[in-house]
Amino acid sequence: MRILGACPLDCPDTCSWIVTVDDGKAVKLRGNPDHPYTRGALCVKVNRYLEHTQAADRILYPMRRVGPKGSGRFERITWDEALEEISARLRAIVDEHGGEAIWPYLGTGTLGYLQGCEGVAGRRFWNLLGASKHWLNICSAAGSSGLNRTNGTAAGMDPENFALAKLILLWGTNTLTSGHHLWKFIQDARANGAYVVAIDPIRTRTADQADEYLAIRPGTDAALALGLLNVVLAENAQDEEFLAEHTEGWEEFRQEILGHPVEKVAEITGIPAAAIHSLGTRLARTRPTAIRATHGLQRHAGGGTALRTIATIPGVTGDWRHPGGGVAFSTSGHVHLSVDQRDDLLAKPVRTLVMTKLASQLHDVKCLWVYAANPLGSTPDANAIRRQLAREDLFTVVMEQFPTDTVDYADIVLPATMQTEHYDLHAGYGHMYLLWNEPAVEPPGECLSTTETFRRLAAHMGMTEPSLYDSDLELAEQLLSSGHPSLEGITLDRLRKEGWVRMNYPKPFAPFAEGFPTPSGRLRFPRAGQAYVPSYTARESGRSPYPLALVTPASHTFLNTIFGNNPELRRRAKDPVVLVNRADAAARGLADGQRVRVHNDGGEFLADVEISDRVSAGVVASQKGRWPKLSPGGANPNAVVAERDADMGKGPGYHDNLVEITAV
Ligand SMILES: Nc1nc2c(c(=O)[nH]1)N[C@H]1C(S)=C(S)[C@@H](COP(=O)(O)OP(=O)(O)OC[C@H]3O[C@@H](n4cnc5c(=O)[nH]c(N)nc54)[C@H](O)[C@@H]3O)O[C@H]1N2
Ligand SMILES: Nc1nc2c(c(=O)[nH]1)N[C@H]1C(S)=C(S)[C@@H](COP(=O)(O)OP(=O)(O)OC[C@H]3O[C@@H](n4cnc5c(=O)[nH]c(N)nc54)[C@H](O)[C@@H]3O)O[C@H]1N2
Ligand code: SF4
Ligand SMILES: [Mo]
Repeated sequence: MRILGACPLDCPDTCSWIVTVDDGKAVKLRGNPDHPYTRGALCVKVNRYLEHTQAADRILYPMRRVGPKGSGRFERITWDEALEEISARLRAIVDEHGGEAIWPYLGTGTLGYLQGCEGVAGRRFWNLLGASKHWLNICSAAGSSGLNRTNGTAAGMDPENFALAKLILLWGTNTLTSGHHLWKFIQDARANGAYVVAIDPIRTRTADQADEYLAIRPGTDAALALGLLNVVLAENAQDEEFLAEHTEGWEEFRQEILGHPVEKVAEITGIPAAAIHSLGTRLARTRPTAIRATHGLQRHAGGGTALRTIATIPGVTGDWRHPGGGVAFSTSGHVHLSVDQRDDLLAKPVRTLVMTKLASQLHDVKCLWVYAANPLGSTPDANAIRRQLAREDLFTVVMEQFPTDTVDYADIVLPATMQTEHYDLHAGYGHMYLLWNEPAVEPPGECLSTTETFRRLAAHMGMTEPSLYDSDLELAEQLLSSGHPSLEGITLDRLRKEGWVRMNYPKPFAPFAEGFPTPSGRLRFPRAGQAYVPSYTARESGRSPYPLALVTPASHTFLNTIFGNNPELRRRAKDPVVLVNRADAAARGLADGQRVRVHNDGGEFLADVEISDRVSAGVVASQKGRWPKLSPGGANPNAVVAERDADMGKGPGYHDNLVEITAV
């Protein structure tokens, strides 16, 4: 039997997959060859997903803590015992401290609209208790806000239309690692003569495959955008008609561009003036130009501004006229499912707690409810979080599949289903399709889905609100019922039968050829002084005892911290390394392969030096995704990532921290 499903992980590609089930057991999982974006391939990580669902360390039963917090010692209990203890604790906390003392901490473990963070998982239940709201800002908040300011939405190009581009900028994005399905469309473009440029402080595997690579100083992308536009103006290649019809604030922004000549931008970005000039000339002369700018460049103090300013480029060149032109950050804004948080169930307005501020906002919280998240592995300022999680007055519940570092601090652990075991509805953030995930097998042990866990808890607490008991299929019907034209004709029946359906957008698609979803219908250029915000590392360099700028991007073998415990993927990932330029290694007397402490005031993690010309002097890099407890020294890079906000959306600064490196 073949069951159609979808990859639930936080990856733009949201692949369509096919599970082969034999005698009630899932025996094979592969990419769906019929899906136009998946094109039959999954990835190095998810090729092991089935093996992962059957792993020996899978959490299968509810558990109660028996050792000290952090020890990871638990005893098995029944679901009834778990629900009874949880109900009693939640009621007592609400009575004594009010509902806002509860923090439902929902992460990106699954992007499902039923089981995960894209939907309303548990929110009806939390609203009835009056729990604090949770702002999932951990990933794309800065960039999304920046794009919104310019375009009125964070949505842009259909990534499939990269095949139509003649110039492609891969800007702060590691396509071959973090969403490789775009590459086939880039290859199609190349077959028609497209030129590909990667802009990244690290010469990544993607940069290796590009025609040209620009090593940019971290956090200076907005300045580069202004420099490129400076050349476009010098070439007189601005699209005057598009500017007049579809933009506002051009004259002021034009002055800003003129204030950023190539030499000045070279100084800010560290990119040679000749390279900026040559790319600017190429940009001026090549229509359409497609820009893939994703998350890397917005994990900085000026990350919102970076996207805001990059988004002006196709407004100046008129690239939005063409389906193969524009900026592709995320397609989420094209998704119009009906996600209703049911705030009418709240007795009074409640505060919002910020996902990346766990370390500083947990102090007056009495119940932390973690689901589909692994804050000890993924959230900034890990050492401060660890101190908070050790508090005896904090009641921590973790719904999990695997015994993460965060689980080790739980009072109660609830076993969660994986994607082959539950229903879900998905939309990609890197393509234009909706996907349905049909369960292929029965959950192992006593695992329950997110939706079912909250239904049972509500029943145990005697809650009477009928909508708490909507079934998964009813919830899916509700999500599809927004009435938006992009969903017309897309029914649950059809999705269940076909597995995936393209939303109703033209193919090819030029989303802003006729205007923008702003109040005036026009693209909004930044005002004077709003187009570039320096990074924290730039502001502090020379004044801080920590001289090296650390970048901590996606790992090829892990998906955030998911798969961090998979033996084969860990074997492939080898020991953690920190890339160090030859000059910085020499200045510290460090040898290739030497174990070092990467440290600052927040803490330290251990890694082996890889002396490399993949990073420039002053920049070091080490990847995210390892489990702290499975790493040397018990820490990953988030020990040195400070809890600081980007300029917009309170986005985190994962790639904007200063460190020193010292031999162990
Ligand atoms: N294999 C794998 N795939 C993943 C993930 C994973 O962990 N592993 N994570 C998933 C998730 S949650 C997300 S959000 C995406 C993230 O994937 P991406 O959007 O690709 O983001 P990052 O990996 O953070 O960074 C991408 C690149 O930006 C570069 N960069 C850092 N700072 C700057 C800068 O200031 N300017 C420029 N121009 N470049 C900069 C980094 O060096 C890196 O090579 O990937 C998803 N896909
Ligand atoms: N240093 C550094 N840190 C980063 C980043 C970076 O670039 N650098 N990137 C950040 C980004 S982009 C993101 S999105 C965050 C991700 O941070 P988180 O949202 O915390 O995601 P993960 O660390 O992958 O943890 C997700 C957990 O959810 C569990 N899970 C998966 N599916 C389900 C399910 O269906 N139900 C339940 N109950 N649990 C499930 C998994 O087992 C896993 O332990 O990390 C951020 N952390
Ligand atoms: S992680 Fe991304 S590339 Fe890999 S299977 Fe999932 S959606 Fe596809
Ligand atoms: Mo993310």
